[in-house]
Amino acid sequence: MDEKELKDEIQYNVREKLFPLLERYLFDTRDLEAVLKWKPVVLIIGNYSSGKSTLVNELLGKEVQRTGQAPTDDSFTIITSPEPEETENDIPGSTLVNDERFPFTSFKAYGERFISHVKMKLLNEPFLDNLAIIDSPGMLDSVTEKGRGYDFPEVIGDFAKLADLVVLMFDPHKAGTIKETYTTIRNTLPETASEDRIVFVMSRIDECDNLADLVRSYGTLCWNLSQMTGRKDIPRIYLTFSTTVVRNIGYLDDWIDERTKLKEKIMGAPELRINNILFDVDKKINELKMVVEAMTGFHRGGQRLLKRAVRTAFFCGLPAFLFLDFISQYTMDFPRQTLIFSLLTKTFSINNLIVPALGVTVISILIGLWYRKWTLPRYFKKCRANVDNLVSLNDAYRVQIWSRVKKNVLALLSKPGFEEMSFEHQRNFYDIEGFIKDDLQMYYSLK
Ligand SMILES: Nc1nc2c(ncn2[C@@H]2O[C@H](COP(=O)(O)OP(=O)(O)OP(=O)(O)O)[C@@H](O)[C@H]2O)c(=O)[nH]1
Ligand SMILES: [Mg+2]
Repeated sequence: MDEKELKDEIQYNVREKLFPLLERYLFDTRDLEAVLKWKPVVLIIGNYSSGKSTLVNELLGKEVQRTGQAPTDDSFTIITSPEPEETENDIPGSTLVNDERFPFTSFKAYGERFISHVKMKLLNEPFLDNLAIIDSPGMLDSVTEKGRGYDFPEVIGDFAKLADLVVLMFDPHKAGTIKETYTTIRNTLPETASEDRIVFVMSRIDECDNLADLVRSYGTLCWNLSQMTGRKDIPRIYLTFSTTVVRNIGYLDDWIDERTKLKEKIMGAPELRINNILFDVDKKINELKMVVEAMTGFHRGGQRLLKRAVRTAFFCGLPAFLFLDFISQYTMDFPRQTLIFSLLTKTFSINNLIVPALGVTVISILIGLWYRKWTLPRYFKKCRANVDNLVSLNDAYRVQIWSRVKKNVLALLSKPGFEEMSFEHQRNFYDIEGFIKDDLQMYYSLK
């Protein structure tokens, strides 16, 4: 099976088998759908003037993006190739967020200001048939920012979710001290892109006067990164400069290789695609499984209550069945013959069952009502209040997943009714396990 076939197969099965379950348990499937439906993506983010657009132009081999010393670009530009029936052109944000072919329809929610700051450039470059590069506005300090008019970190987060590689660029002058960069690394990326998808780059290193200066800048960046990520180990940081901008390379000739390696890494992003899709599917499945697990626990507790109600109905119904006709005969002179008497005298007829059956029915209805109107809502309420008890939280990984999905369980438990009391959860749980064991394992072995 080649990569395309495998991708199609994953896409089909995830949509057929997983999406109905995800929707049933109130998950938003749009981010997974966006990842499944489009081509590999490289997102380039970082400080203003750190050389993002210069790098994009180098990759494309021509001046496509505007570059400049001050904050130059305040828009997101998605660069990819046109479909066979299309020609090179620019697609404005307003069209882009309404075009179902692209995974950007959910970005509409960021509003007009964002929509006017995003566009797609279609270029006839063969390597862009299977790759999209997103150039982004430079990150600013909050003091210098006049207000972007949309939630910038959220937008970066949504693009990062789509991306197979996130290239995070710094320059020696601002080695990690920019406010928006700080927020992105600290809060946005850990939620949206796994660590191995992030590529750290310090560009423009030619602007360090000498090696000592470069080492100082590198040290500052490492220190700032460890503060931002909380990681003790230093990630690989590509130390590069643009060979198209810099003529006099002086002591830097050893570093030319870094630029080549960085470009190779970016061009190799499509190879990470299947892996990243599987990673996202895996993550979603684990979240789904935990919700279903919680609902199965809820169902089990509900079943115990239901059994108790049935037992109560039986123990109250039995005396009613046997003796209610004694009372009604004594008080209303009806029926003329009680059920027990008819059995003892072997004169039983169907009429002897009217009052006992009526008694059992009334008792059952009363207990049913009591269960529906009193026991069940109380049980829902109790479970909502102690929602953490519905699952076992015995390791940090599960605690982390639970913090993301608890809201789904609370929402499912917000409407007391029989729907959530069904055996369906147990069945769904087995279906999910089946998907993990059969489908997912097979995809991992084929990739
Ligand atoms: N000396 C030097 N200058 C560079 C290098 N890379 C880019 N530049 C210059 O730095 C300036 C900023 O580069 P851009 O590519 O526009 O940076 P950017 O990150 O896209 O900036 P914004 O879009 O404003 O966020 C431009 O004048 C580039 O010519 C480099 O490696 N060395
Ligand atoms: Mg730029």
